[in-house]
Amino acid sequence: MDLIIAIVTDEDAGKVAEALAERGYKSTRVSTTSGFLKMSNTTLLIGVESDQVDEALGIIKANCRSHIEVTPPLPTSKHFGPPSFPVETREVEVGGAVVFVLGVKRFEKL
Ligand code: 2BA
Repeated sequence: MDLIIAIVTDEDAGKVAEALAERGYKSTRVSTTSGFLKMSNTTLLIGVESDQVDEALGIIKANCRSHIEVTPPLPTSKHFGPPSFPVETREVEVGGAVVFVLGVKRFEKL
């Protein structure tokens, strides 16, 4: 058995989880915060048999889109007025999905 850890945008998380469920894959969604942009994102935990990894990755890939974010993140509605100092911005490409596949030593439902 393997554990797929997939970091996706919040926007893509629902589509990915639904597409996985349609094909019989179980997943758990964890709300996470990205390290660089400090944006909300979603980490999916998906336990699969080892011969299902490639199919599951295909489903994830088909349902995630990469997009451009401006760093530092633009002010949200919580911040009022223009910044009081010049802010240097840069564009970074985020996603589609950042995926890790780990071998599972043991799986139990107790
Ligand atoms: P963030 O850490 O917010 O990173 C957003 C995007 O910024 C990254 O997209 C990458 O294009 C860029 N980036 C990240 N760190 C950078 C740095 N130190 N200098 C310059 N540019 C940087 P992705 O690579 O698609 O990553 C999307 C999200 O997946 C990341 O959001 C983070 O939450 C997660 N992630 C990516 N690589 C990871 C890793 N090796 N371990 C754990 N989480 C990772």
